[in-house]
Amino acid sequence: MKVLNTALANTLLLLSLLPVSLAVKAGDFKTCQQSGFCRRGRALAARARESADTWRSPYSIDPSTLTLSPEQASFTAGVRSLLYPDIKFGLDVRVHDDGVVRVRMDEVDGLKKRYDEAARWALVSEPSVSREIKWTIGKTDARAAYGKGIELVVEFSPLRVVLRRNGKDQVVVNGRGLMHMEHFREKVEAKAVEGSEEGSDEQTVMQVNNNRVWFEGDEEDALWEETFGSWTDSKPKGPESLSLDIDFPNHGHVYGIPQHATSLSLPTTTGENSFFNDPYRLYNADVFEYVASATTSLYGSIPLMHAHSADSTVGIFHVVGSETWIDVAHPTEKSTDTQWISESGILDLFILPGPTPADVFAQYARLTGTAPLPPHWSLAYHQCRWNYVSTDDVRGVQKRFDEEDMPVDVFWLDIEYAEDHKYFMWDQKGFPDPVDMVNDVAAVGRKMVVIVDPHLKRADNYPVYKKAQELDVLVKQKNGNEYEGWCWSGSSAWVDFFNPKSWDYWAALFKFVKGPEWSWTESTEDVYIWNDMNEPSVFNGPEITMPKDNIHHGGWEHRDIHNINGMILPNVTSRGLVERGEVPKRPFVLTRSFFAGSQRYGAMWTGDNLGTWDHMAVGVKMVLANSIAGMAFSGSDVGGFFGNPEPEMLVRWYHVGAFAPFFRAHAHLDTKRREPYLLEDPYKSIVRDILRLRYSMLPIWYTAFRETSVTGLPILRPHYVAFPSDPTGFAIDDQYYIGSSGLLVKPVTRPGVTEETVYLPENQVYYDYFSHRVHRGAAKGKTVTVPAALHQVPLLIRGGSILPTRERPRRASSLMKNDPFTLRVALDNKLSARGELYLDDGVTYSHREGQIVWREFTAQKASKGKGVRVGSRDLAKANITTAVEGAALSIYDEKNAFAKGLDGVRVEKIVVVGLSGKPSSVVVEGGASLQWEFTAGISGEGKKEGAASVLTIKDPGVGVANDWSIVINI
Ligand code: NBV
Repeated sequence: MKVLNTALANTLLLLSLLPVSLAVKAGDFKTCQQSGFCRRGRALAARARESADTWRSPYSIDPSTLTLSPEQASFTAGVRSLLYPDIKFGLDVRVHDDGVVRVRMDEVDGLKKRYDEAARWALVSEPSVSREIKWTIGKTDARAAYGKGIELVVEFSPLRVVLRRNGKDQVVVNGRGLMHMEHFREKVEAKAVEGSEEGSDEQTVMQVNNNRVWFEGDEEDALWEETFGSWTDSKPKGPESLSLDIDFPNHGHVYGIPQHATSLSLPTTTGENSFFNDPYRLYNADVFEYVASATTSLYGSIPLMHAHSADSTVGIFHVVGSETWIDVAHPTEKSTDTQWISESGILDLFILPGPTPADVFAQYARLTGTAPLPPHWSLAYHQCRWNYVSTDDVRGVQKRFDEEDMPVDVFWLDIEYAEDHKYFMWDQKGFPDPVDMVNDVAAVGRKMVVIVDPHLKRADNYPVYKKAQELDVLVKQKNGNEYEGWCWSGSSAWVDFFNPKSWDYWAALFKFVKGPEWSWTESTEDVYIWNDMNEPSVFNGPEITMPKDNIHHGGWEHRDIHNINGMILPNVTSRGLVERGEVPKRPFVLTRSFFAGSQRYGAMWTGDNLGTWDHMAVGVKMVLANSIAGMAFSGSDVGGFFGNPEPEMLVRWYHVGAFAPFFRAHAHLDTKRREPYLLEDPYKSIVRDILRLRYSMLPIWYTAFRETSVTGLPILRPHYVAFPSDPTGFAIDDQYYIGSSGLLVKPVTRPGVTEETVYLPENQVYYDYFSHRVHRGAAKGKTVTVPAALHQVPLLIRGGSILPTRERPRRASSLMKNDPFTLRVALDNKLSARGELYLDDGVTYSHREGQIVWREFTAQKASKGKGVRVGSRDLAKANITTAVEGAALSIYDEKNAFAKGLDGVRVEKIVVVGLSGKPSSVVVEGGASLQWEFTAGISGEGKKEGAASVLTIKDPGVGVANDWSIVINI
């Protein structure tokens, strides 16, 4: 049915205009060459390279100013640059309890103040400084030795910070002398340059004009103004950029700094034969039809980098909210040099000493927090489209899913539900009965997610805007007037979420009962939120965003906080969702823009990908990169946002989605409808099976989320994380492990494939998830070939794993609550295995009060003969303090109400793969003899490959939340 509401009519009009006036092209975004401070930073690096023998950083610590804290665990010191002797900088170096180093530097008594609040948004709390560390202050340096062989050295002149482990340099800051903090200065009309003094002896003292010295180059370059296209950035504060070299002498791979469309192991951007020409850019941007291999910035920015080698992992977290460019080079195969160039802000650098990936994850999680357990339903399948155009459209889609027996948990509404794109206001033409629609969807426990963009239509009949105006919480132009830009809603304004006054107002919007007059009453607790366009995207702004000289709360320019801006909307939105009802329920908010720490507020996706194989493939890598930077709950649009994927591509994309934490199909307004029930067979049946596979594995995903919520370990684990000392895996980013489950997946992202190779990094048995075929790895790694016809996804179980699944096909995950479990026991080459299952009510915060079930399943050789014992025991009791994140953890009650409710939930089947022979009997210890079937085959032990032996125990009569032990006698 076609109902053309006003919002949709406006959108179509806008879209039709896009190609001529508003279409976003590659040229809409700056290259480093087009960005003044990036140019200056790179030029500095070039000058340093050219005069490598004489180049010396002009920055040094004045030892007489060095002051140790009373406990001697940190120190402050004055820093001067030889070039600007009158300018003062202050350095602060401290080591946290967990060995993380924080180095801060700011200009002291400068003409203006540098933005120093980025850490406030990113960090969960102020980290506590170690009391164990004792600095030794020498004539030329300050040293602290701690932990396992770590030595932190701060050299005074030139200033250089080195983190060593076991005598080896791991991280070197300012080793190449590229550190440069442009100080605030008065604008002086530039005088003609009288020749370059570069390289001369006097260079360290010589100024080539009134305003700058040789170190900053021969010519004044875009210090006070910069144009790009028709845009002029007025730069009222003048230059204030920060360049910093951070090198990893013994690490050949670097990962992280999402989000970019590229490989996980970051290709070089500078140096001989560099792969890309431009540095990686972090400047949150709404890039239309982004390129599948590029360093250009995308929607979110996390200034976190891992550096990795076979014997060390370290991390760098440079908390800066302004535009940042990062050059990566490998001077040798085994080392990496980087240069970070930011437009403004203080130097606030965390050095995460590792030494393993798990340590780095824990260190980063202590700083920025973890992804909390989301509502259980949000791990199921989400059906989205721009747009389901009416309440009946939504009902019709739901009906078709049910008719085709395809599971789905969530229907999404894009911007056209809103009258004139005034979010929170239903368009009466298409959506006259929104609450009834939501209730129809919720009848089987399904949910809806509705979009709320940050641009507010500047209209008198829009209470959300009027209230923000009344509270004076809108972003301002540099002249102090309300900033007006153009977006879906036409002339729009933006809430300045940096202003604390905006938080209660925004959170209150979600109160569907007893809320203030501007709150959204036509909603229910089954409606959750999608925040899009929060880079922010501004159609008529420079680089499709806000002018950098716009003003935010506290007088900060947009330039200072641009990359942080996107995170506060989902932050306050999720708070609103928690607070909206009588009983706090876990929020679900999807965000497009993000910053370090955004993982605390919800899920993210990789934005507007294209329906191409390249985008499908790079999406996997991008999700991995986000995962290792804390964003555990991430995914990419299944099907590709733009274009009309052919059935083969769509099917493969469903496999990609089913093995990502966030699993949502989405499509552009201009695309043909492509809900999975519209496919012809065999495609339709294959997708149905994929959806069912995902639903059967929800216990595995949920258990993995528990772990990440506590430890910060990513849910998707690339090879360097899972096998840190295996160099063959360091560049692998097309296959990955799911949590600690032992599942290894390699989604197919190429057309016409019938088989696929999978790399096995260890001397261990792996079983095909579907056929139980045995593959064996080797100590030095081995590649095996697995079937990968269209209906098959390469999915292996690592020997030694026990996987809990629920295999009854249901229409929605809520209907699986009391379903029985299957346990798949994949024996390793020593005939043992282990797995976990975590469950709670999936909705409220009762898990923080101990209302949980957390089980461990084990299998090992029975004490006598060749048999195997499979058992289940409680994990919560012994580990209640680490069971869940953010908890009031003192309470342990084995028979808590939630666990009690699971009393009747059975294990309906146990499948044991890889036994060494046919059982003679299978008995529950202290109980009955069980029914079983056995297919002879290969054992987990030994060297053979082929079909594994499979024992199926049907209805073993044990409860999933109970202690039990089953003995398989052979
Ligand atoms: O709200 C419309 C779209 C949305 O469907 C998509 O997922 C977002 O990434 N939105 C971008 C705005 C317009 C895209 C051309």
